[in-house]
Amino acid sequence: PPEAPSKTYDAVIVGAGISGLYQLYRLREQGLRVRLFEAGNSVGGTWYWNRYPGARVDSQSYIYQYWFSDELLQEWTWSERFPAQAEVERYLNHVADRFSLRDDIQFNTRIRSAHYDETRGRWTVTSESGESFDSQFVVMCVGGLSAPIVPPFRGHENFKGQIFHTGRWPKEGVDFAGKRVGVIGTGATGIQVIQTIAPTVGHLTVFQRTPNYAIPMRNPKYGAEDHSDFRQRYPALKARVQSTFAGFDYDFHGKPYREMAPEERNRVLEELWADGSLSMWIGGFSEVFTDAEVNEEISKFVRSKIRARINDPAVADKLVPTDHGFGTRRVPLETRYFEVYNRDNVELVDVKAERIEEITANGLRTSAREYPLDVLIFATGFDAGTGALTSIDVRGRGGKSLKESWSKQVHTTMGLQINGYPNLFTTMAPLAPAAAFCNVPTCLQQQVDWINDCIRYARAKGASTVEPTAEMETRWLTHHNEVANMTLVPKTPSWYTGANVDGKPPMLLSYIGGVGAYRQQCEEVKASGYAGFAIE
Ligand code: NA7
Repeated sequence: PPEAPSKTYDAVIVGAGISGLYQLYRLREQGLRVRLFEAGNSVGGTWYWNRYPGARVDSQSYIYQYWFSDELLQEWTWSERFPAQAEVERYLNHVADRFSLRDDIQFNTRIRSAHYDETRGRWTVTSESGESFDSQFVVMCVGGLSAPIVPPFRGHENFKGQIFHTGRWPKEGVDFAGKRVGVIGTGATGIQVIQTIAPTVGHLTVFQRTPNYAIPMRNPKYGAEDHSDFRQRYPALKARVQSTFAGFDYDFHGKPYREMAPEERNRVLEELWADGSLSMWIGGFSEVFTDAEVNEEISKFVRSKIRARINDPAVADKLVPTDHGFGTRRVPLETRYFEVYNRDNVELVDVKAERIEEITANGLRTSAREYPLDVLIFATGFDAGTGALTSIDVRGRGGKSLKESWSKQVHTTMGLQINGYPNLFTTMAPLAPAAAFCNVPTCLQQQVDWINDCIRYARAKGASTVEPTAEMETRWLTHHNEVANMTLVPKTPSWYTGANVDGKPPMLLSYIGGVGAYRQQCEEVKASGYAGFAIE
């Protein structure tokens, strides 16, 4: 029989998304007393909170899953190439049930603080309702895109209609029929919402600050033949995704762009375009990231594809990105997104040309005019990488606040641990590829496995603490920055660089050295008996 509930654990996990669920499975498997705390009332993480209309994965379903159980791989069937939110949420619920994970999850529990006690080498984790838990290890699986940003527009409280942020969408849904709807934001999320609700709303006003390059998604349904094909290929796919640049089953084109004749370049670009996936970006030409001239040529190719779909040239001028190069920000996939602006009930407002001044009782006022609205949707993104962690009061050795420390310089060791915070592990944290340059499940499973092995190693040694040395942390930060500065990405403001949050120190938050290379470095650390980590 299970042990009587107790408030003392070997490991506490925060967050029941993709990494938290798997971390629970692994730590429990090695015999630890584990408790997982989740703010929501069910599992799913990103796929629990982001239930806005049109929410969909931009990774192929057959690699957006867990690899640890052959039975799971054999029994689950994905309905299409890029499944919608509800299907991914169903999958994660199935996993939670299949492996009885809920037994060790406490829902409706938001963690407020995590304080390290140096004399005991243990953490005290406290919930918002004041419950406290004692644990040797803490694994923060709080997500890299889970702290929503609502810009502090004046007059927010005066609005008589409904206001939503996409990342906190109500479970019961929203009725748009006949309504005047405004959407602020045209990132990956805004694009999905806009293209989905445009045909059903009375009138849609899109408030766009920066236009984005986007690739038309090809999303075939899967049938029995596809499923049996994937099932045969799963072992190979599992190995493949761990070695590519971005954790997908495709990788960069082998041949340098500059060595190709113009016709060949064009043929390859057309092929990549027709694939209807992110391969155009992270499985195409690596020069997109490193060579400004090549980037500009590929950007031109994408711009002409976009322009061709918009009837009104003046609207096209607003929608075609010119202020940044293709792929230097996250490239969304879209489905008839640009055609939305050919509709009579859709209006595009460039808020760089007419500033948003305030939210009024009846809508939104820019420097040019007031737009009457019944519903206002913030698709304004997240405090990426750091936000979910710094919203918890994390204090390490000497009571040092993580939030304070990161307000000057974000630092981690491989995104897995932080110097000054013994026995604290993180997934999806800054300075790893996970949030920006990875098919997320690939990176999260690799991180969870690494954390699991590290904890097992420490326990086998009888060690009470694991912590990266200051030297190791500096070395990783230096390497991270060196790799980042070899690319064009840090030069373009976006959530990748923290530019979407006022006062956030500018730096590329995600490691861009490649998923394969990152994994290899993590493996080397492990093989060396965790060189660079004090295990005492
Ligand atoms: P993003 O990609 O950060 O997009 C947020 C959008 O909201 C973007 O278009 C912003 O314009 C816009 N925004 C943010 N603040 C404002 C203000 N104050 N005024 C006007 N417009 C604003 O978030 P998403 O949720 O779309 O996607 C996040 C990731 O989730 C995505 O990349 C995937 O990996 C999954 P800006 O571009 O900053 O000018």
